Amino acid sequence: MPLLDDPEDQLQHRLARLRRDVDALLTSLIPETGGPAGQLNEAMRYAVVGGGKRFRAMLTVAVAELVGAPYEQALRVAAAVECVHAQSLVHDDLPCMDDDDMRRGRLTLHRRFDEATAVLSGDALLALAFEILGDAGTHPDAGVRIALVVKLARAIGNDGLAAGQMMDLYPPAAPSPAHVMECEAKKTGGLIRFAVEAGAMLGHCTAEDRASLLRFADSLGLAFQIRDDLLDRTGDATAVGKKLRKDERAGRRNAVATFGLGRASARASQLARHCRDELSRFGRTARTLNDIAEFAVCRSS
Ligand code: GRG
Repeated sequence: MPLLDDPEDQLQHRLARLRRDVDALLTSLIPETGGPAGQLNEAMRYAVVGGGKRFRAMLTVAVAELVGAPYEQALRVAAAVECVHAQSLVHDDLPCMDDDDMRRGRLTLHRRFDEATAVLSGDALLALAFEILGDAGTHPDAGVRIALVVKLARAIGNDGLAAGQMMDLYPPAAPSPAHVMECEAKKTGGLIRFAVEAGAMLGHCTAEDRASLLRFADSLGLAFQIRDDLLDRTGDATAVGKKLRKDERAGRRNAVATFGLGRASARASQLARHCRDELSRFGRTARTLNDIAEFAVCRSS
């Protein structure tokens, strides 16, 4: 892949290619059929094809490139990660969770279809993610494929995404800052950590390099979620007010509610510095990852 001079252009250029490739792969894996599965497949495509920033997919591809893994393998893992991410958003939007009407600028899946379809298409996206990881096309070594499957299961289960979401939905009476940070690290950081670790598993790197990439991932996941919390507070005034009232009623707290805008923002910048520090050992080969970390804390959506 040619390196472009301007880092921002380089990242945009890579993202555009990755978006196209992820969409093409997922479209080929989710057939257009009639019958009872027709609506399921349509809903899966609605959830995962053509939307979102592809932040996690980009991470996997950038780490895979850093460790010398083939793009085609990274693309498949990236697509699996995006399936899980899409599932988590679809379920998060349900009335029993966040009860949201809009996602990615259009109706949430349960609004566009119905609740049962939203639950089932989320389930099917999760199944598809594991199918992609376990498929021989993802990596020739079955040991690597099994490790990917196990790592993903751990990242999203009762010590990962699902646990973080429970902590968020059922907070203690007065959530401590440590509780809020753990919740954010699990519900958002879990998949971001997997996206990074999976990329590293496709190629070769020393144990020290992998440990450094994982510390990078943990700081990045938290920084990304804190930026999300900041954006929740600085967007459209009506939407911000509505969300604040909803969170208050449920006793939910995020980084901004806990630390205030200024300290939350300073914490995100500090985490971005940690990211840069961890990447410094890789020199210029980590340029794309540095750009991604910068994007995580400066993004406007
Ligand atoms: C996966 C087993 C399993 C359970 C899921 C519902 C749930 C449990 C978790 C929800 C977790 C959640 C919604 C975390 C928020 C993460 C987050 C910051 C989402 C927004 O990510 P972006 O900005 O979204 O990357 P786009 O639309 O750009 O892809």
